[in-house]
Order: sequence, then structure tokens, then C-alpha cells
Amino acid sequence: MNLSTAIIEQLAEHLENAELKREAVAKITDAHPDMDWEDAYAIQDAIRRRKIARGVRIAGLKMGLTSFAKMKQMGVSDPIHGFLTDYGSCLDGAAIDVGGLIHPKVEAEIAFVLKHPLKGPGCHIGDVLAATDFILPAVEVIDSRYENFRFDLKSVIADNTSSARYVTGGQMRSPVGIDLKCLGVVLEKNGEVVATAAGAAVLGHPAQSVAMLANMLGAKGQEIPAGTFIMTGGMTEAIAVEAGDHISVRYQHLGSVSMRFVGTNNH
Ligand code: 0L1
Ligand code: MG
Repeated sequence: MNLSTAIIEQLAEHLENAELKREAVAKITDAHPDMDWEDAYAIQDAIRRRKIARGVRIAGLKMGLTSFAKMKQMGVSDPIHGFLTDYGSCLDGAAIDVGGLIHPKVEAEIAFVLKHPLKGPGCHIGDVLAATDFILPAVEVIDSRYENFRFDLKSVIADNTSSARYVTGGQMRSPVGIDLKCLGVVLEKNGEVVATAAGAAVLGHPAQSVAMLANMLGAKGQEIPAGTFIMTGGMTEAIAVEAGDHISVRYQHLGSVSMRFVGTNNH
């Protein structure tokens, strides 16, 4: 690690304030070019501790930048992980206030809920499927706290991987008998198809995203507890939304998830 504990705490406060005040900030590596990967996750962990101290419940985990479409869109090659909050959870059909966000985008994802804990290293797709209670469709609303989406991977990790809101809906299903690689998804914005994908877009198989998360956490001596809700990452590229937009995502086998965006745009 290159940054002191004091600087890590200061950057966590800075980024969390950007989220809570809906004010975009410059990417933090501009002022701290020596920040390393450990520092980036330490800042994310400090944000998590700040939220827990205020009574926020951590509602799950997420993987980000797991699809080739997203990696290409962001110009990066490695997935990253973050956490989900209780206040980020939205019901199917929700009206999401864009006034609470900076510049939201939506991503169609598949979520897993575990019935057994998972711990890397060495965790593979088979371990994940054996430990899965059910899968369900979920749409993530990401909202980078960085001005004009100008960021690098370390800055994004520190910013809790742009986590903001997520909408679950559709039907929970056992993964048994579902070919997750071929599971199709159609994302519609205001009635028009704007993105399509299949499960294999996520690291070849969405369960591979959960395996990678278990292995990334396992390298730090952590396990994913039974019962954890995990979002595996956008299957499609992220689609920008603003007040007045309606999003509907249809998933093969899993039903659909929809939401509308209301309020006053900040941009
Ligand atoms: O969920 C994710 O894939 C994280 C995306 C982080 C970058 C962005 O804000 O687009
Ligand atoms: Mg995502």
C-alpha cells in the first residue's frame, strides 16, 4: 500500500460525500497517482465502514466490468468487485428519482443467491452452481461519482464500482436445467430494443463471475457467506437514462424487470 490510513479515510469521506451530495468529483488518482490496487479496495472498505456505522445494511456483493461489452466500453481488461446497500434496492416497476443520482446508466445482469458459503482460491463454476440457492434477474443502475465518466480502474474500485441502485424482479429459478451461457436478454428503453446479449457475455458463464469473486475475496482470506445476493455484472453495455425514460428488460426463463426514471436531471 502506498497511501496512509489518514489519506484513505479522507478519500473515503470525499467519495462518499460525492455520492450523498450528488456532486461529481475529479478522479482521485489525479491527486494520488501512486495509489495502488490495495489502496483502492481499502478506500472502498472505508466507505463501507462509514455506511455501516450510520446504520446502512450491506445487502449483497457485485462484480463489475465482467462482460466483454463493458470492458470494451470502459477500455479495461479486469473485473472488479464492490458492495450493494439496502437503500440501493428498488422493487420491480419502481419509479427511480434521478435527482438522487449524478448520471445514471442501467445494465442487465443475472443475480445469484447462495445457500452455501464459497471460499477461494480454486473456486470454479461447479462449486458456484452447487452452492447456489437460486438465480434471479436484476438490473443495476450504476452512477459513477466521477466527472464526465473520466476515471481509471483504481478510481472506480475506490468509488465502490459506481454502485448506486439495483432493481430485482422476474422469477427466482434454480439454475438446474437452465443453460446460463445461452440465456438471452433483451433491454428496451422507451419501447425500443437498445441492447441484447446472452449469459456467456459475462466471462463466458455468469457463474464464473461468482467464482472469480470468491477467488478475489479468498486471496484476502474472506469467504462469501451463505445467503449472499451477488450481482454478476452487466451482460450488455451500460445504457444512459434520464428522467422520463422507461426501461424494461426481458430475460429468457426468468421473466422481466422494469423501472422508470422520474424527477429532475442533474445534467
Ligand atoms: O457494474 C459495473 O460494471 C461497474 C462499472 C464501473 C464503471 C462505470 O461506472 O461505468
Ligand atoms: Mg454492474
